[in-house]
Amino acid sequence: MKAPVRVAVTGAAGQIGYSLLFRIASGEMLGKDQPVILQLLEVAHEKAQQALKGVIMELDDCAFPLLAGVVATDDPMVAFKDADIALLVGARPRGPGMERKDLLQENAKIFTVQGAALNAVASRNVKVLVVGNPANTNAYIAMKSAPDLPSKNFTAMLRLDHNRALSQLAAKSGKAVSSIDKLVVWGNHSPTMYPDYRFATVGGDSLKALINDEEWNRTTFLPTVGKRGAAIIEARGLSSAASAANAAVDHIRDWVLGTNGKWVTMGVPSDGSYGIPEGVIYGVPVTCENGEYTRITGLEIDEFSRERMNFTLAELEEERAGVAHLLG
Ligand code: NAX
Repeated sequence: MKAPVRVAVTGAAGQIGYSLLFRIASGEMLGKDQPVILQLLEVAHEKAQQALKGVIMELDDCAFPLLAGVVATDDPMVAFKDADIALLVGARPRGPGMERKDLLQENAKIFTVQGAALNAVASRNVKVLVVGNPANTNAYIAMKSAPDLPSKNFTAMLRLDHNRALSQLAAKSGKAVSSIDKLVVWGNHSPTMYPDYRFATVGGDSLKALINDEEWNRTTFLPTVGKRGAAIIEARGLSSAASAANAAVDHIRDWVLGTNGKWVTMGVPSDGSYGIPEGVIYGVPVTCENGEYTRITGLEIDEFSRERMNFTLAELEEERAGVAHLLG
């Protein structure tokens, strides 16, 4: 039996947490032979801690053979102790009358504290995925607050956007989701993201040539993927949860276990390529092998794409400037 992997999850009593924890504990994220210890963080509020207790009772009732332990806490120093993987899901939602600027500030406070705690107590190889919004900037703040950890270990979730785009493309082309490769979602996890299927293939052939409908790309595909989160809220009355948890499982599974050469999108600190300033957490195409991701380099960026990539970058730069004073 392998030694257990410590997986920290924040916001564990929330909607996404409720879809996520059971899949991690059943082995869907790290493999059916990999025991896990869940280290769950929730705010100190009594209601949240009570709800977390209930979730843990349900985890117990599943009698998952791979679940080697559960820790529940309101202290990031406990939740992140020796963590191999940290899923930062909990974040401050936008309240009534709250401006985007205020939301950024509130979350900056959370992610500076959590970044510092990861820096102090997590495994030196901890793989961090930030799901809580604004995900890219929160990941940036956590990374900047953890100077002793490798920056490449801080990532933001663009995978839900990637999966949403994949599914739209499969429906449009009549091809199986699994047959489509080389899709990219550039930029910020926000409606400004740029899903780009110019390089996509289906069974080795160009998907763009197969679809051959630029009008559909601009007037249907891009807005549908960009506004999918809002469409789910309108239909369900609640934001995406099961699909977000599924994307988090996909992101970590691929990072740890590899993609076999297949491209996936991860929000990672830029190395300066594609004209994206170094350090900005930006969605790019990667492949994963042996627990490391490698950027796909050298893709040609045409004029329309450059415009879209700069647009989403400008939003990220604005967010970054908005929290700069908190990062020293
Ligand atoms: P919920 O409000 O249901 O749950 C969030 C939980 O986090 C709550 O239980 C809350 O008490 C807890 N929390 C808040 N601050 C915390 C802190 N400092 N430490 C520990 N726990 C804390 O939200 P849910 O629907 O689960 O969504 C969670 C986050 O994911 C939100 O920020 C949401 O915007 C974001 N999303 C990101 C997506 C992405 O693709 N990157 C997609 C889905 C989702 O919208």
